Amino acid sequence: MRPYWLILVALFGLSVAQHNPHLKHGRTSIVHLFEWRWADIAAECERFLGPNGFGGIQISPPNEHIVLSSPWRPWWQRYQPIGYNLCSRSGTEAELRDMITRCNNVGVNVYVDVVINHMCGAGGGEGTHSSCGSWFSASKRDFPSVPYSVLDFNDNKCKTASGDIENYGDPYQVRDCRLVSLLDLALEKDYVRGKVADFMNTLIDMGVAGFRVDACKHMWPGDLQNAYGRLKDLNTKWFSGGSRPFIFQEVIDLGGEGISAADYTQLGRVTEFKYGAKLGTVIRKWNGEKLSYTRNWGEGWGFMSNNNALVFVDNHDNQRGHGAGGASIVTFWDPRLHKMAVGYMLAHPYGVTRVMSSFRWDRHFVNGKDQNDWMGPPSYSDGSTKPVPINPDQTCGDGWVCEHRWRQIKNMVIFRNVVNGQPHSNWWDNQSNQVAFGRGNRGFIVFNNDDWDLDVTLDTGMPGGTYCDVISGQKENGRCTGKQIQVGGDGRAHFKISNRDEDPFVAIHAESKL
Ligand code: QV4
Ligand code: CA
Repeated sequence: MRPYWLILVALFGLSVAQHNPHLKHGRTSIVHLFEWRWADIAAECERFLGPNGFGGIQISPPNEHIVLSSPWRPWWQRYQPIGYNLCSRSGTEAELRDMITRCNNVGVNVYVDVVINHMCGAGGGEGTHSSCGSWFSASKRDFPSVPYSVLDFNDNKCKTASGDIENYGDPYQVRDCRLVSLLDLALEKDYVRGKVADFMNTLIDMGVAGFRVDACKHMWPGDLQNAYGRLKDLNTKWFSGGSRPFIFQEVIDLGGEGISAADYTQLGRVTEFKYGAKLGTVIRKWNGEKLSYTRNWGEGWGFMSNNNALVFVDNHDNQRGHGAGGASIVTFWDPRLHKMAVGYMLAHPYGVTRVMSSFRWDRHFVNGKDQNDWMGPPSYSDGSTKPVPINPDQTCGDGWVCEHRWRQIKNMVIFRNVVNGQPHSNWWDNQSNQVAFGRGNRGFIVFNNDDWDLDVTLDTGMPGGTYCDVISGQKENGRCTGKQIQVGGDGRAHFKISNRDEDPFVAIHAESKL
């Protein structure tokens, strides 16, 4: 028999293994390149993400999906799988493989968005209107390319009249019935678990570092544990032997439902949706919230434990009113607030951070609801996705927003790498919306979200010298293109931030020293 302590080590190893994103070279952040083509991602890894210290990317679902004409090619068609062939709106299997290789070669990990709770909607029809052209029939529950048949769905297990989830308070409905009519897979079946694991293992062999698992609230933790248990270790061409795939699970838990994020944290990380909802409320100064109240940001605000959290200011759903809790979310549509929120997130030690990279669409509100929240990425008239052109000033064209390329956000991704492992320190606030904090002796950030100027001398904890503010500019060839901050031998520095500055915050770090 195995000694007791060995079993403990094995159990502990299992429970923490899938929480590790395996980021390389001291990198700390992931960017979601929502709906980007594989060819553009490969180029972006080499020309921008690798050189600027981004640790990884989340990609849109790479598997075969339904192709819809009404509405015309919505972004959400990719959340309706037809099979596990790897041709999608983002490109072919060969392009996917090439992208994963090229990103890995510059130290940028790839995390795949996997949709394993369901296939297409019940009203998805019959035919070959799928991204690889495979025939399927939604009404017959027939997906020959996997293959799945009527036996592989939960139609008999679900007890609601409509067959859809009708009450989120009932965990059985939420797991066994259809999410907005999406045909619900019977993940309790060995056969289905095997097909899902084969799909994910194919991606692991290709070199991905892990998965964003879609709609986890709608799957039983035991079924997920079984499927994850079938996954291979990561490809040793790029990862050390015995590395388990990073798993981060989409569970929207804003409190008050029968199912909570905690039901999933032992299996991997979980998306902390309270983070962006609360940060948005604070930055917008809604409900009497103040930045000074974020002194105990993190677990102190009722978020899950740091080691379990994947955090973000906005995601592809809540930036356009899908999912839950969207009202307070700050997106690229409010660029000044968005930069501040993302800056705060990247400066703060809590969680594994994910930056959103979006495309623009024609918002059209009727009674507060965006009629065009379905609109897909910038596309040609035949529905194929446009490439991402890079302008001379390094921004993106053709409707691609590329928040990750905004100087303030890119520089805060670097800030987070520079201060990695340092504690939250030297907090200061004015009991309103002016706050500052450091990360040991490696970095310091000051925010002014009040309607008046900030003018104060603070203990930064940094070594004396002249530093370049990486928000108003950056260090280039040893010179500073933005504000300069003088830190005295005692670590104290004077900060002046007008509430009318383009960006009312200042950040300095060890590598921005002149
Ligand atoms: C509609 C009706 C149904 C009706 C059906 C009839 O709503 O009641 O029965 O038509 O055919 C699309 C449409 C939706 C449609 C459905 C099926 O928007 O109106 O049903 O297709 O045809 C994305 C979009 C959804 C989209 C889905 C599939 O957000 O609008 O549905 O893709 O294309 C919950 C979950 C959480 C989820 C979040 C959005 O707990 O898991 O809602 N988030 C993830 C993804 C999200 C994705 C899914 C899950 C589903 O982040 O992008 O939904 O894979 O909070
Ligand atoms: Ca389900």
